[in-house]
Amino acid sequence: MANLNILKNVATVAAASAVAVMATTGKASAITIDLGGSFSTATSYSYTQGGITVQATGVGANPAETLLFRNSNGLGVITGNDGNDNNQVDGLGINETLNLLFSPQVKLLKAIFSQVDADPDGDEYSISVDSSFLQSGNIASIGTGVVSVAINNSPFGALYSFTVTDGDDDYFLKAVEVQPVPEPLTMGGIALGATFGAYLRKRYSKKDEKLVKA
Ligand SMILES: [Ca+2]
Ligand SMILES: [Ca+2]
Ligand SMILES: [Ca+2]
Ligand SMILES: [Ca+2]
Repeated sequence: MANLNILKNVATVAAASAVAVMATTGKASAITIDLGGSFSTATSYSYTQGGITVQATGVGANPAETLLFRNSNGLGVITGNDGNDNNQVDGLGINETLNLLFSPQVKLLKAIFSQVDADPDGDEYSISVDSSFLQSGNIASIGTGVVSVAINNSPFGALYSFTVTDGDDDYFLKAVEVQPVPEPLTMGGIALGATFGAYLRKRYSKKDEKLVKA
């Protein structure tokens, strides 16, 4: 009887924690990934936060000379020594793109840009996800140069590409706020756990009845 009660409690706790995990997964809390770091250049940078890994790479007119630039402002792209290029993601006829490859897939909630110009110039950004256009706009800084942009209706995707619209645009990508995709395996495991918990409770409550009757 004592053993049965312990098993019953274990089953109840298992079922309760499965429900708790499911509730947490349903909310899928947002994760902010700061792309800034020590002053350096590299062909790629990797970040890991909250179970998400991001690999950043740059695209420029001359792939052999394209590098990422990183400092406390975030990430920029250096395409080559053509006299017009700076450390930021910029246009100026060279159409640089900063790629962020996420694993697992994420929904992009916010993009935080820095070194954004003030009005009336401002800077234009354009974002695509898995090669499909997502959102573009004109941003202008009020003071600090940092502008946070809310992304509307982002799907879950792996590859987010940040570029500019024309020659007077340039920015660093300072951070991104993302929501991870719920893991299908985890969801399956939770469903199985909940079902098994319910089965155990049923089974042991029946046995208890029998034992009480006997
Ligand atoms: Ca540049
Ligand atoms: Ca500008
Ligand atoms: Ca522009
Ligand atoms: Ca700028």
